Amino acid sequence: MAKKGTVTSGFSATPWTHSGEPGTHDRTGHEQRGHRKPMTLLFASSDSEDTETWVPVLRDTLSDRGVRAYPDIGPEEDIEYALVWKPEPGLLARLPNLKVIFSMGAGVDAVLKDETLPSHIPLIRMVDDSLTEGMTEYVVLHTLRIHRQAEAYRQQQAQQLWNPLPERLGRERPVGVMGLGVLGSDAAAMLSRLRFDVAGWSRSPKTIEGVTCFDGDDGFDTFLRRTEILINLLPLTPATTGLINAETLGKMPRGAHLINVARGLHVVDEDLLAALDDGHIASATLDVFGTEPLPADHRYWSHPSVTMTPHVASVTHARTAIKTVIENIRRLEAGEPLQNVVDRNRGY
Ligand code: NDP
Ligand code: OXD
Repeated sequence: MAKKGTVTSGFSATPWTHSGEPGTHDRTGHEQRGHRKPMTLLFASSDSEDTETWVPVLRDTLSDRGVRAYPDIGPEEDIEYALVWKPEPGLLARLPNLKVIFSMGAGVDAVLKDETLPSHIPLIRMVDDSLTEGMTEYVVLHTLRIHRQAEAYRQQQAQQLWNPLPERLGRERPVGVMGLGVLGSDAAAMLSRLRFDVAGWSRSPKTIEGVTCFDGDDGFDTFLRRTEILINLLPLTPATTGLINAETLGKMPRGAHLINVARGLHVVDEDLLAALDDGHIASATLDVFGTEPLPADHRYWSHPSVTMTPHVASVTHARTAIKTVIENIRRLEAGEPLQNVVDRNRGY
């Protein structure tokens, strides 16, 4: 852990020193009693590894604040900020002085699914260069793996087969990115720089250099029909749940590939498995699943056309991602507009 008062993220905590006397922390980072309470941030993740990684960084960076780690939340009325990942339903509604909810992830579906979530409190999603860069790496890795037939060569090696396969140029490979937000637009632009024939699809019209952009229901069919490698980077909302199904997969050319890095519930699993069995979809690269961890008896585990990773396409790095938390706390306290606020009506 960095020395108290120094900041691993490179950001100073001093600009938002509380007007009252800040609280102090003992060596475990717990607030000491007898001081006026600092503005307190609650870190609440369902994953204990997140707590181990994030809480020391938060306590270093927000050294003039109280930082509490779920489930040890202390007096609920102290908590003004909450940084969460898949929080326990009902938790946020119990905090009477909560001002802002920060999502550790770019996707906020797990936060929004809590029916008790207070509707008047701004929800901020994670936008961070580390998340964007990690996602683009993953998308490029798997697009190239598919494009350059890495799996076929691996199988040939296992059979000691020396058999060059016909190769195509990237510019001859139509790739489609669903969702042209922070992550999708970066991945699409990078694939275009690698000279793939890239299209993208979003709700509202977009202009991205080197990317043919489609939007709305009208653009969806044309987008699907041209796409040989489909990359899903949509948020999970009522409008996008189950969008990758027999009908949409059926519109893609035979032998097309799917890379799903958004949410498992975008996919109707039975429809995808049927399309893989039939060969209409040649392969699926899946990082996200309707139930995580994926149940042991799920067919994806052993399907020869499925490549799986355990929801690691991109990971939020505490040391960089904390910037967005700090900047938004500064903005709130300075009376400035917040950044990356989720539109509750759209669901992302
Ligand atoms: P953004 O909110 O920045 O972008 C979402 C994009 O999806 C926008 O272009 C939006 O269109 C488009 N969109 C939303 N609804 C529709 C719709 N009904 N029809 C067509 N387009 C739609 O999100 P991010 O890029 O930051 O993140 C995308 C998702 O990636 C997250 O929600 C999360 O689920 C997933 N993710 C997965 C990770 C992993 O490790 N597997 C890591 C991080 C994120 P418009 O621009 O017009 O609003
Ligand atoms: C996210 C994720 O939404 O990691 O950030 O899935």
